[in-house]
Amino acid sequence: MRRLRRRPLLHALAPALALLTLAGCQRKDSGKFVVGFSQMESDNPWRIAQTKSLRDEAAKRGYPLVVTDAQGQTAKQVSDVEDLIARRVNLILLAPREFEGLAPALQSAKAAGIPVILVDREAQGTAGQDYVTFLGSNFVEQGRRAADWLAKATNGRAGIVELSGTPGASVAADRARGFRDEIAKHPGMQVIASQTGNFARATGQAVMQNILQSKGRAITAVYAHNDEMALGAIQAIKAAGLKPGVDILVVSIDGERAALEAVQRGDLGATVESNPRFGPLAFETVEKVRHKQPVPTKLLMTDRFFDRSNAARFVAEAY
Ligand code: GZL
Repeated sequence: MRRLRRRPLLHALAPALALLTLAGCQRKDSGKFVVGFSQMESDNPWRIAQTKSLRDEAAKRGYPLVVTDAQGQTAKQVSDVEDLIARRVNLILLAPREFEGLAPALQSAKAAGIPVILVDREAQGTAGQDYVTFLGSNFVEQGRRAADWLAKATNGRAGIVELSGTPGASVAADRARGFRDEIAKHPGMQVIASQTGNFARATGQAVMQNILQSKGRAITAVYAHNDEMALGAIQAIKAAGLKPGVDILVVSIDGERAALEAVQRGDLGATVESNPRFGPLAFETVEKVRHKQPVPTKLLMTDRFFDRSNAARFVAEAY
């Protein structure tokens, strides 16, 4: 009988290979803490930067991350969360497109016993009961800072067009409130038109074009709730034969790269940062929730301020 040729190396490695496989199985079966992230849309640099930051941090810490994209539809985002619940993820990070619209998703997750961390916007519910905590910026303060810059730049006299964010989003309501609270200190500053541009560049441009036709030279300033709409408004101002930064001052929020470049050109006056890089803070918080450690009901991001004095210094690191 032909002697079976022994494979000394394979036989020597067999126990180690078995252990690795078993460990792999055990780790997969017992240890993996799967995180779901319900993103509302992915059509602007801010959203893309936010998702990238969460993916990078998940990978760095070895967490499987299941990402859903609601493509700008609140109803789809609710069903996306239901899908994550059906997949029995261990925790859900939720960037709720609308404050009231995402309340049903919070209730479903609560019923399923899956903790939710709100990132970047708020949803109707009670922190510590319907969701663990909110991670985001102080949007009221962002609006106030934008108004403060505009008041100084116009010596407290301006006919202002406001391009507001998504209707029903907590961030839009807060940015509107903070701006108005601050300009109320300056009787010469009035919002002469306000309309949503839904945080989108093309919509911001179209809305600004229409308002220019109706309000004309009464407009001396634009306050946009985000850079994308501000960049659209700048296009409309130029198309009307006017000079942004001279005929009409523009101020916005976010701090994306294209905005810092517009600041350097003089088209955009200033942008208040709304930091989208949630990854580190989000996963520090995930770890605490996972290990049942106490978590505050609100954790604020740090936001900088960009104008002609510092845009060049930060443009390279911007998203
Ligand atoms: C802010 C975030 C806003 C950004 C916009 O946390 O909700 O949504 O300012 C984005 O650019 O669309």
